[in-house]
Amino acid sequence: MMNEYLDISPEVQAALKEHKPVVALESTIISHGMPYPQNVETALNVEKIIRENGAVPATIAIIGGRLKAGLSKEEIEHLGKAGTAVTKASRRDLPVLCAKGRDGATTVATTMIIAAMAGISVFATGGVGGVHRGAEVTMDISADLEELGRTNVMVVCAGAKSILDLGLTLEYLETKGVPVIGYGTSELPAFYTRKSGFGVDYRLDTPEELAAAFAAKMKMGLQGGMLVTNPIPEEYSMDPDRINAAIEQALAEAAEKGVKGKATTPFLLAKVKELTGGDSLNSNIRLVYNNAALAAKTAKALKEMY
Ligand code: PSU
Ligand code: MN
Repeated sequence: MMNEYLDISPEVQAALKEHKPVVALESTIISHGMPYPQNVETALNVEKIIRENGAVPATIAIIGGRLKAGLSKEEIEHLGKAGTAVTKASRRDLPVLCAKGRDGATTVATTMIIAAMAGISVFATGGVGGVHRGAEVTMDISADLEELGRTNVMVVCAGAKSILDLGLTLEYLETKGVPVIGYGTSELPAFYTRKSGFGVDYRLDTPEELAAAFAAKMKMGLQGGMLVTNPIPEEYSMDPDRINAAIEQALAEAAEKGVKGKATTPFLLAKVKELTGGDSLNSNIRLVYNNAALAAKTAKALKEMY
């Protein structure tokens, strides 16, 4: 084993050995992103969609201090049931969680780290972290962006929610040398909506084009990831005015309560969800399915190139 803390499930290990496409999945979305039992149901459906599209899923988490690439149904059920009792684990949390043998729900940053350790290069999720509004004072910038700047994993997401400062998030990614790709669009999607008013760096239209761009990056030895932003399917997208009103109210409540640090993103996400009801949960689930299918097709195209 390349890393004494890493456990790759037998199925994922076999897939990697046989050069089959593998797609990594995060677990913060399970423990902190959705309520039980929809979180478990969604996580299992996402795995199914990845299989249907010709790849092997590797859901990633920290269980009992072990870095896991590939979870059992029971482990997914455990993370979903325990919910926010499981530590949200970003890069800085790994050393203590592993040394103490604890559980952790992996963010985009940590999922990228563990995927790269395992040799997985494509990862599907919902939304990524970014530069928070007011970051010029708070310095609240998600570790996801640093990770994209240094770890060789393609992240397929539905853009970022405008709880963040999307303009500053793009500036930061530019500084870190991260290509921001729009899948079938030249506009950055904003998670619940297909548009944000901000442009992406490049528009690519097929999984093969995504794979070719990522392969070029890897072959020339450029460190860091690639961010693929895949707009939510039209039929599940939400009314921008309704979403933006909820976001403004969530930001105001966070400021009033003095929410800080790692609690900020989960607080804002939970508030927006509460204010928009079941609709936003359904949209969230649908966009994750959409990203899983694209990531699986891209992982397949990537394997066919090498
Ligand atoms: N944004 C979303 N949904 C999410 C997250 C962000 O729209 O579930 C989660 C992801 O796991 C992401 C993390 O990696 O929050 C970022 O947290 P922070 O801003 O504290 O770095
Ligand atoms: Mn933060």
